[in-house]
Parts: sequence; structure tokens; C-alpha cells
Amino acid sequence: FPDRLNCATELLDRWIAQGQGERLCLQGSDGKRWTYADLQSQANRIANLLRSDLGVLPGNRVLLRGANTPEMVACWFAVQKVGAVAVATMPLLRAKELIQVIQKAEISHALCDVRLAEELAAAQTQCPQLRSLVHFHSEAADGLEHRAAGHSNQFSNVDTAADDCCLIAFTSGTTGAPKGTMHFHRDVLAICRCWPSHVLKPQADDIFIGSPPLAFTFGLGGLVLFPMSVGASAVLLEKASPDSLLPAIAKYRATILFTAPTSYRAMSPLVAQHDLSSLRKCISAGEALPAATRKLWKDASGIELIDGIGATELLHIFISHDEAHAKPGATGVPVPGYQACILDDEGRVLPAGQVGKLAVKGPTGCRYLNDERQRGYVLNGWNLTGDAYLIDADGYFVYQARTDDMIISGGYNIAGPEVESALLAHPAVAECGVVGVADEERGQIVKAVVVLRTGFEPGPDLAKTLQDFVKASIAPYKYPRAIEFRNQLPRTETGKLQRFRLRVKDGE
Ligand code: 3SK
Repeated sequence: FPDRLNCATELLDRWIAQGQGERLCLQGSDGKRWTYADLQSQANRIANLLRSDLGVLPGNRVLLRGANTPEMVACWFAVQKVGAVAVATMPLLRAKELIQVIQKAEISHALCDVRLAEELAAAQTQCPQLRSLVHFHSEAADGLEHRAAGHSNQFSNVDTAADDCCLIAFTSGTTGAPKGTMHFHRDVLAICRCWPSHVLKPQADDIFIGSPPLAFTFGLGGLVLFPMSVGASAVLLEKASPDSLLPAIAKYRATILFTAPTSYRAMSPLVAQHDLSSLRKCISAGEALPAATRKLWKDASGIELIDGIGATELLHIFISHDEAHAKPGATGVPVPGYQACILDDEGRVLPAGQVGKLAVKGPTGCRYLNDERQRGYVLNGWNLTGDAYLIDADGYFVYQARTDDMIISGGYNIAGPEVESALLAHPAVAECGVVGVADEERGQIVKAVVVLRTGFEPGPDLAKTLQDFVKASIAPYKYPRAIEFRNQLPRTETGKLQRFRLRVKDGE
């Protein structure tokens, strides 16, 4: 990349400069249809407002709070255009969590969907550094829409450096205090040139759709950056549940779907009720994909899932495979541009077949914002993602567990996700999570928390049936000695299972 670049110029303005401004860019749940020229006009007006009314300077951090809407995307590009730093936050965050973000990222300005105003207003009372807050999706005279309308739709983007920070993405992981990860203008363009170019291979007439929030870089890439990098369009759904995604795919004739394994699993039995004939590519990420879920979706839809692992720290997907090279149970191979290997506890590279720590190197990488945990994440230029993997005989990377989720029981190393995959193959199991819990005799025992499909009764008989089922499909020592039935599993906002909440009984 050249030394000076602004990602808004490359992803948005370039289409208008090439005479392609009338291409469809974004559709919203409210029926909104914006071309690239519409999005540019909106972003330019907001950029003028940020600079002249709110005094936003290059490098200032601007908090964005909203559901997946075209307006949220216009705000994101406006922040890029003025050379500031976008800090998009999950819509469900409460005041307490917003305060942590505002303080950590030293947020000076915020643009917030008026429908999510309450928690941010409560946070603002405790955050003097947050100098200005403007609401969008608002009819008010001091709302963003009214104020932006008074500004020009022309804007000359700030001449940023390729390695100026342009976004800070927060990750709570499944435990612990949130960490801010900093990414540069060139990182945003690098992720568009790696996984999409080599694996997804989107076309200009593709229509992207999906569930991940834009505040999760999985969603930002899959629903904004990747479609815009090829001049395609995206459908932004404000509320994307398994129930609403299928009718939306049919309605918008979507061709590329991004969602998580749990969602593919929940949608599979409903597929036959919808016209999914437009759909050509389905991407699963955010969590390990069990082989049983891959099969369920393939049987229901006829489409082979494209699996991938990414990380907020690396911005997007770095190990994956295309549809033609799927291998059930394996995530894939390093995406061109990235290298990956498996390290032992001393940092030595392990041979194929041995389980160790996944280490990744590439054009993007972890830069935590003012966080001690940086030391644990980057070692000699390798990013240690916190996942335990092995490389199989075909060179595929096979997920085992989070490194801190390995269960050691009676001297055996047991990977929770393997037991989960075995349980998910049983027709009674809708969802499950497997963890180790302390046990005097064995050190730890395997515990499964199971959500049943409708029509199945929880109880000791079904628990025994499931235990026998697991013993019959994988090494018997891996079977869950404890089974707890629950109505739902605890998940983070990005859909990741909160395993630490499975270790205690529901309600404890
Ligand atoms: O796999 C993930 O969790 C992920 C995280 C950030 C960006 C993209 C992905 C797939």
C-alpha cells in the first residue's frame, strides 16, 4: 500500500469517481435503498458536521452506537473521512460497559441511534471526556439528519497515513475486562485483499446478508467492507435472528450469507419453508463449526459451508477453505497472506498431529490499546490467538479447544468441542456446551450443558442415553459424566459461548 491512504477513498469514493455511483450499495430493514452515491452524500454531510459543528480532529475517537443500518455505515465512513477513529460498540452494551469503552478509548464524540440513547446518556454523566453526543435516526431539530442536511454533500477526505489508526474494536472475549484492538487504514484494505479475494471470491452483483453486528469486525468485514470492495451490495438487518434471516434471504434474493454455526443449526429445520434459490455462498465463523452442523446445513440447503476462524485482534479471517476444499471437522488452511503454525508451551513449532497453541502472522495483527495483555498475545511477531489446534496429515488446521478450555480428566486431555460435536449428532440435542468441572477423584470431569429440541423431555433417562451415545461415537473416556439441561446457553453478544458460565449450575 502507498504511505498515504484513507480507506473511505478506496472503498467508497472510488466507485463514484469511476462513474459507478448509481450501483446499489445498501438496503435497510426499513425499505431504504442507497446507491454508492447516496452513501457518499450522507457520509460527506456527516463528515462536514463532525468537522465544523462538533470540532472533530484527526485522531479523535468517535463512539458509534447503533444496530446494523445504512445510517450506521454512513457514520462509520464519515469518521474515516475526517481522519478520526471509529469505535463501534455492540447495541446491547449497558451504561457500565459503555463507560469502560469511553474511558479506555478516550472517546471525545459519539453518534448514537436515538433508540439506543438511554444507556449512553447514563454513561455520559460519568464521562466528562465525552464532549458531544448527536443522535441519528432522529426527527429532532438537533438530530444528526437535520443537522447534516444543512451541510454540503462534498468533502475532501483527510490525507491520512496508511498506518494511522482508523478503528478500535473492542473484544470482551468470553471472560475478563474488554480489550481495545487498534487497526490502521491499510489493515482495512488488507483484509479485503486476503480472505475475500482468495476464498470467498465475491462478484459485483452479489447481495450480502447476515447476522453479525457491525461492531463485531466479522460483521463489519462481511456486510460492509467486503461487498464494497467489489462494488456489490449488502442487506443490513436490524434484528437478525434465525427466524428472520431465512425470509430475508428470500425477500432480498441474497446470494452470500454470513452467520454463526448456532444460527445455521437453528435454521436448518426451517430451510424447506423458504425460497433460498438465490443463495450461493454461506460463511460460518465466530465459533468452531461442528461437523454435525456442517452436515445439517448441507442436507437442508444443498450448500457446503465455508468455515473460517478470525479474531478481533487480527481484524478478520486468517484460516479458512473454499467450498470445494471443505473438510468436515477442520477449519481449513492459512489464508494467502497469512502464515500459521502450532507452538508448544516453550514456543517451539510442533509437528503435524500434535496439539498446541495456534500462532498466526500476517498483514494484520494485534495491537491492544494500552493493555498489559499485549505481552501474552504477541510472541516474536506471532499472534497467539488462545486457540488449541493441530495440523492434520492433509495440512488442515483442526480446532481442539480454547487453550484454557482443555479438560484434563483422569490424566486424559479432552477437547470440549469434540464432545460437543458428538452430542450434536443426537437428534434430541439442539445446542450444547461442554466444560471441565472440578472433581476430587479425576481432577476434572467432563460436564455437558444441553438444550433439547422440542418434543424431548429432560431427565436421567435421556442423560444416560446421551452418555451412551457419546461413548459409542468417540473414545469412551471423553463422555460427559455430568449433564445439565437448560433452556438456552449463555452467549456473548457476538454469539460466542460463555463457557465459564457453564461451570456453575444455572442460577448460581
Ligand atoms: O472468528 C471470529 O471470531 C472472528 C472474529 C473477528 C473477525 C472475524 C471473525 C471470523
